[in-house]
Amino acid sequence: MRIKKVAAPTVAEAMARVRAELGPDAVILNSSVRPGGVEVTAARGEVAAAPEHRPEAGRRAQNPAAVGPAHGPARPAAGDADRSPAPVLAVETIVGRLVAHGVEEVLARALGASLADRHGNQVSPDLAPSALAEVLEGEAGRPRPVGLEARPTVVLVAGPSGSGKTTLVAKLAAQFSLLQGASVSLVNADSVRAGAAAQLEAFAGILDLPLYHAATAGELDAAMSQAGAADLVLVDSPGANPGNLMHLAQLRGLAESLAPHRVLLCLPATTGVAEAAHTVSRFQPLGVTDLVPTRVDEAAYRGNLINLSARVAVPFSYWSLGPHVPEDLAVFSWEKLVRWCLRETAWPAAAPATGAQEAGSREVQGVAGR
Ligand SMILES: Nc1nc2c(ncn2[C@@H]2O[C@H](COP(=O)(O)OP(=O)(O)O)[C@@H](O)[C@H]2O)c(=O)[nH]1
Ligand SMILES: [Mg+2]
Repeated sequence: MRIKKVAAPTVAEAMARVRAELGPDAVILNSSVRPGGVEVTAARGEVAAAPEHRPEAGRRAQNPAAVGPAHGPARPAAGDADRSPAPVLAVETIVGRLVAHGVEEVLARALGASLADRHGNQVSPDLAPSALAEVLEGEAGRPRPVGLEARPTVVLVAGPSGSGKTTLVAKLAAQFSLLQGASVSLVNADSVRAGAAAQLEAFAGILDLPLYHAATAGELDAAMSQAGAADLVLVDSPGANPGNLMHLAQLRGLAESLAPHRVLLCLPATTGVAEAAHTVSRFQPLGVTDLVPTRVDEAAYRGNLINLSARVAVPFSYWSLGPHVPEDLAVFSWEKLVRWCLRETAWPAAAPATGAQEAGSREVQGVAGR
């Protein structure tokens, strides 16, 4: 297999060079949008299946006590299996770690009780994250990435100002067009923020995607009739203050005109749970279908997402783990969140960037589902 990394000012140029060097059957392995251009990694020949991603396995190899009891038995060496008991985590320890990572105590205890009901009071560290994720997924539902079941599939991205809406639009656009080969159109309905049009224009230029601007209802109709030829239409919206009824009413008008298939609400993961739940309730009349926690890389107490999920009836679909387009967007994963929350070392000693980069970069190819 030959692998080639190509940097170019636009996707079209990068793809032309990839095809020239690797032939028409080149497979895109990864892509990143950077100021001034795009970087595409492509391969020719059979691509070996990626090894199963098990972050804990690697981490434990460096630090055998990373998920085991603080002074518990070491993992048995080969041949010692009869003498040393397998490492276990007491449910009480699990509850303590969840609380240390920001999960409300009453919720952590309820999760601990569900875990104990299913697996007893001592759980293997290997089993604990998936077992807890199963409980959470049972309550909140399985994350559902955007699919292309209709043509065009229309996705409206909404949220408070600065919550990462335009970045999410760019990430989804790049992932669908580059990795899935879908045709994507962008609509900018943010005529409020200075520079909003230029920001999306820059992404559209690099990705070689059509962009339509719509400041009024008439312009929106015209934009949609042109954009509607694509598989996917991503609509960026102005930031709305959850306390401003005028902002919310305007956004609702936009949502009613578009009748989108999905409405993704961006919310920084650093927002306190009361504020976040309030924001969700204020945006709900728009027909929000999914929450997208953003700035997860900046959040110290990520267990807060578990608190939020318990308070709102809207499922998480993606999470944004950094500003980079498109690799810092992944389908939301309860198991990854729980793995983070079960780390023995609490913030700030456990470097958040590593976790975020790991989750973001490794999931990029599986992020969008049809
Ligand atoms: N660290 C971090 N920065 C982000 C993330 N998402 C967006 N940003 C940055 O946050 C700023 C505001 O993002 P933008 O998409 O313009 O927000 P909007 O006002 O909601 O459209 C920009 O500088 C983005 O690069 C994220 O997940 N993590
Ligand atoms: Mg914006």
